[in-house]
Amino acid sequence: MQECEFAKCKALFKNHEVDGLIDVNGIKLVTLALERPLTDEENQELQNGKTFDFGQFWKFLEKRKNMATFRQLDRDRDGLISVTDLHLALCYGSDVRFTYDEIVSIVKRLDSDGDGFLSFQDFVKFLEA
Ligand SMILES: [Ca+2]
Ligand SMILES: [Ca+2]
Repeated sequence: MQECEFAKCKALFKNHEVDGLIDVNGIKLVTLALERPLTDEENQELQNGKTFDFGQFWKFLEKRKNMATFRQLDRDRDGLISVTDLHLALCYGSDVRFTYDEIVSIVKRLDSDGDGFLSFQDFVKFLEA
């Protein structure tokens, strides 16, 4: 799955690169092709004439994918994932059922600074583990 996506992104990159670099318009076309168009926020972020090589481009796609998942889980949109957020996310809209206690222990395991919430950084570590 991951590898297939990598190959797909690489092919799309090749379609839109010039001399090994892709610009904002190219990225727009790729994200459209992936059915994950850029958000207004990202559009603004990219409007500085920056170009990306494939490594940077792939990192950008990975990060936005992770961020989208994180935002989905962050039900109250305070920028952190709490036990309640995770409980809601895992008990509704998924076939996998966790008990509240199981979720408490998942959060405890991933929470690097011990404040009881998962930051985006904690969450990325979980995805990369
Ligand atoms: Ca939250
Ligand atoms: Ca934390």
